[in-house]
Amino acid sequence: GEVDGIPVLQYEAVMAGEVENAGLGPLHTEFDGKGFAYTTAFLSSEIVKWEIGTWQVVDRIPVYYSVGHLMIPGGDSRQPWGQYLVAMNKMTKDRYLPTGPELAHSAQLIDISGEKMEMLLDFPTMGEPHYAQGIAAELVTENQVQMYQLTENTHPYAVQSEAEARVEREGNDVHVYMSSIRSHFAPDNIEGVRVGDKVYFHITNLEQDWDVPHGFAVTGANNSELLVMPGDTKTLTWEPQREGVYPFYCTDFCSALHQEMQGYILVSPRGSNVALTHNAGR
Ligand SMILES: [Cu+2]
Repeated sequence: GEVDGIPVLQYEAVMAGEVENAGLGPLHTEFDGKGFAYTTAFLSSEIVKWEIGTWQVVDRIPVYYSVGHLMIPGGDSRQPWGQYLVAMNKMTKDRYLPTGPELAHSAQLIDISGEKMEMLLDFPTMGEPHYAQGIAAELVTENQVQMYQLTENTHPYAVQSEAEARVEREGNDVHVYMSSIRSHFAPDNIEGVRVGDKVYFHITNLEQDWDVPHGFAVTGANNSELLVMPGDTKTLTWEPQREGVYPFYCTDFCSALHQEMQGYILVSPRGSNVALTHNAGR
């Protein structure tokens, strides 16, 4: 048939099969790659396993709550990792401590490797977990970057060591070539910036160790902060609106001396002739 020029297909003509007794309020279906499908039943609070082709229900497991989405790693792709299933349950009001208007909901880990589904774990999760996707861990672990090589950092404003840290003026632009390493910035004391200047903080994280990012924030910036990964360089632009002493600090907890990782910029009035100077650790 056709409605307003849009072709409409006959339901019977495009239906592969119908599953009898698939549970009350069927919501979402994922697949295990071994010929079976798993459908959540919101009203009858269960997951129903059925066979593709015969359309027969072969197993069902109660999940005790109103289950919405479910997740089999890769379960909506052509090659699922069909070992486990996670049921994501809504309205689990009586399950966990009431912590506010929005309650923790329940998720359940179910083993689907055998003929019968088996509940392994019930755990709290975010309120109404609306869809999730899982993938095999090696897809992440074999492709991850632990740090950027500092020697390969070709950023035009990078520094390779603290010795290269400096401050340069180009008209009203001030470029701060700053390094960060546990637990200080260099320079961490800057004088001679004036109201009307545009200051570029180019922060290079000199760390060559995994999971040691440093942050950077300065009072009055329009960006809340930078997060700079080991070996990387990022820039934050800052236009001080009035003279004064402005603190900056590391915003990522990086060591026991993290709170010491800070510095100051003295901003002089517009048009003043205070020389641009900087130092570290003095
Ligand atoms: Cu830090």
